[in-house]
Amino acid sequence: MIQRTGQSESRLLLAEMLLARAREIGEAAARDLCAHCAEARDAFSPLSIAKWGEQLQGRVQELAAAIAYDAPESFVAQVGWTRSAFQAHGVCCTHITTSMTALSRVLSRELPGDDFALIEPLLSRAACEASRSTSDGGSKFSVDSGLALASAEYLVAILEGDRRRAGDRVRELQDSGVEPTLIYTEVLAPSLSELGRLWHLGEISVAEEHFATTTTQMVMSEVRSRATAAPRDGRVVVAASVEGDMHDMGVRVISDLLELSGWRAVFLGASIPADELAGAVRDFEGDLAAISATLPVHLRAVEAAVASVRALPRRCQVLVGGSAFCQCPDAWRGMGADGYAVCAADAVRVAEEFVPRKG
Ligand code: B12
Repeated sequence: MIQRTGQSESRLLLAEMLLARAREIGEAAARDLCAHCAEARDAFSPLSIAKWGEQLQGRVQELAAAIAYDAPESFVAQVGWTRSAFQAHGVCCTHITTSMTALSRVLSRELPGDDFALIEPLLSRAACEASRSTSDGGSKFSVDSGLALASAEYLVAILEGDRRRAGDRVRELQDSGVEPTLIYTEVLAPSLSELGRLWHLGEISVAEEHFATTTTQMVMSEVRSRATAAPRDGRVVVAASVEGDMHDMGVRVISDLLELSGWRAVFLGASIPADELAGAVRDFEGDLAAISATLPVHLRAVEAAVASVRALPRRCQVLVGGSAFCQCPDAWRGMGADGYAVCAADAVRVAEEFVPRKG
């Protein structure tokens, strides 16, 4: 159960109900859609109900996150993301608008009037945005500085399946004195972001994206092990991504950079249940919990993780981050966290402020 002060109880109850019934509502909306629109049904034939059901279940979960955290932008952005995925895979985008109309019909039947009144403007707005002819915003990848060029070379080496060349390029940078922070944030992260964009547009395969992930994890280990860390100063950070979130390289960057600054970093990786995270904070006497979430649907798990850490007898600072917060940068305030940081450099700065050096 989501518990927050200052949040309208009815919003939270509605979000809880939507989550609990997401599958059922998604399937009902899929049946409604396929009954009303033959083109939408045919787009995913012969598994129309199953595929639309899955799509619309996801939509209900995104809606629940937007309602719970009063973050309409996150819902609009997720619908926009789906739009470009449909476009890239040759599925007609008007089906998104039609599917939201079907969802709206089901919700208007299933929800009390007051609850539906909270949801309806969100659905209409997102449907309206989805029907606009927009591009995905294009690549943000640039090659106008030395590190950006290195990032492009790293990306090309990966796309060509050349792990050794990718690693060599990063090793050269480190040998020439480029700081690990810059390697992580100016070389590896932009290439991953571009890879994600290419995957989203259907221009590279899941296999290519997985190869990029495993290569980058290997390269990060090497960068970390070749860097000189400041002497340990007694501070401990426990870092993880929340349960359900399979992305962990962002929080690993934070963990590695704090380790290089003298912290003991206990990096737990992806999808850590709230009680396991709290157990690690207790056992390793963490001074800071660095908690990451990538998608808006993971925000609820952040709340559970923060609550578990807060329930420990020993005080531990809690810093949250990750792209789930991009469209709702204030959500952390209602979650009981001590702070939020957008990027690695800010995360390190805030962590250093929260937990002053002991030695
Ligand atoms: C690699 C990757 C994966 C890997 C992750 C492997 C791993 N061990 O991490 C795998 C294959 C598992 C994966 C799965 C999925 N992914 Co993915 N993935 C990516 C990719 C390409 C790179 C992520 C990454 O590491 N980035 C580099 C790091 C350094 O950046 P970062 O995470 O943003 O972290 C920075 C900040 O956010 C911040 N930060 C992060 N954590 C924290 C924590 C704290 C405490 C603080 C202070 C700061 C902070 O600091 C970091 C450094 O500056 C991104 C593309 C992208 N734009 O990032 C897509 C991306 C995130 N994935 C995406 C999607 C859709 C998925 C899937 C749903 C796909 C699917 N249909 O199955 C699943 C979700 C699985 C799940 N349940 O979580 C989308 C999300 C879009 C959206 N808004 O919905 C993206 C953006 C791709 C895209 N362009 O479409 N993915």
